[in-house]
Amino acid sequence: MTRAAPNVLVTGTPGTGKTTLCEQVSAATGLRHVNVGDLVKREQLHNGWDDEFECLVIDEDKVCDALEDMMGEGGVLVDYHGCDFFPERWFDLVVVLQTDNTVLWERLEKRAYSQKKIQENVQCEIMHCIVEEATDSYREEIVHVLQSSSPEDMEQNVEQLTQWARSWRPSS
Ligand code: DAT
Repeated sequence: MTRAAPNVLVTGTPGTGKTTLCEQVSAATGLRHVNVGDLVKREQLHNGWDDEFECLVIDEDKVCDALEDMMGEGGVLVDYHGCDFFPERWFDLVVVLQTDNTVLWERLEKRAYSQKKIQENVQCEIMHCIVEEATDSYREEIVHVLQSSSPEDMEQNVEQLTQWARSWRPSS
């Protein structure tokens, strides 16, 4: 079935600006923003807390089931820091945000993250873990890596994604 509007996955290490970007693109285009982390908490789509990684253990199958109908209709911006468990067929575009390591560290320090969790996330960013996960999971031509270190980057990314969404056609 063809979608009437595009589905976009916005991924990247926590703190790279996914939610900020999705909120602004959603406001500009009318695409529906789904913050997967919030959805998992709200609908209890997890198997409890992981003490080692200090995060909820999400139930990937339940998350995919919860999103399936919406994704079939199209017009969704999915916001999540992982990307290898969604069906590949869902997305027309995959955006991976990347942030300068020092800037990312400062952003994560403002969250209630432990030093260990900050270190792990910044290490993940240094190793390009999410870029690799995205290129392993989706066709190369739909994966776009965008810098998200400065407010100017954010402005440019909002503009670029908004233009892309507006010019998308079902046959494209
Ligand atoms: P994420 O959803 O990836 O965890 P976020 O959108 O919550 O990230 O952003 C984390 C913080 O960093 C938030 O205070 C906004 C800020 N931020 C994000 N991207 C930025 C950018 N490109 N320039 C300046 N600040 C940015």
